[in-house]
Amino acid sequence: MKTRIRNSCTAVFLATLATFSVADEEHKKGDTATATKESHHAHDGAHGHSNSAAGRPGNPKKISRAIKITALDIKYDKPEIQVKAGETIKFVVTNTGKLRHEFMIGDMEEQRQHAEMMKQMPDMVHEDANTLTLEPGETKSLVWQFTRAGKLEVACHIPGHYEAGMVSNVIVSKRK
Ligand SMILES: [Cu+2]
Repeated sequence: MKTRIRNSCTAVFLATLATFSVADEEHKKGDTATATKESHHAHDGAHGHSNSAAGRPGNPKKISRAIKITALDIKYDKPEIQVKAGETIKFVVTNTGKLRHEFMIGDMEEQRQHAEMMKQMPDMVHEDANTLTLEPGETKSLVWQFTRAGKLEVACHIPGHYEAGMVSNVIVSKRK
């Protein structure tokens, strides 16, 4: 089992290694491009992921509802999260495991890029508008507004965790 995971990691890593630095650059440019597209929401405080296909940082005064999620070794207690486009969700995340875990909201491309970065710098601790890092026993919250219907993921990119299944599918349904 371990070997299989390591092999698939290596395959993904090798496949993307060549394009990593380019991808990283595009990531930065991509944020700018998205910000331009949704120009009215640009520069709302958080750096980097403040605008993305996944949505944007939510206004803590306009929370639609809260969702509790627990990080375990090595998975989330909820394999799927259902939200509606337009909703502002306060995620309250508790790490009840013995390992450090992440909680990152993003589309598949953002997840892939973050995974790649974590492979390069495994000890890097991320606290971003769309990402929490939780030490064992910690509870943190993140307010996020989902802006469009589609499929996203919540994932942990501590090396090996995503591959072990530490991912929750986020289904964003159309605004009613
Ligand atoms: Cu984890």
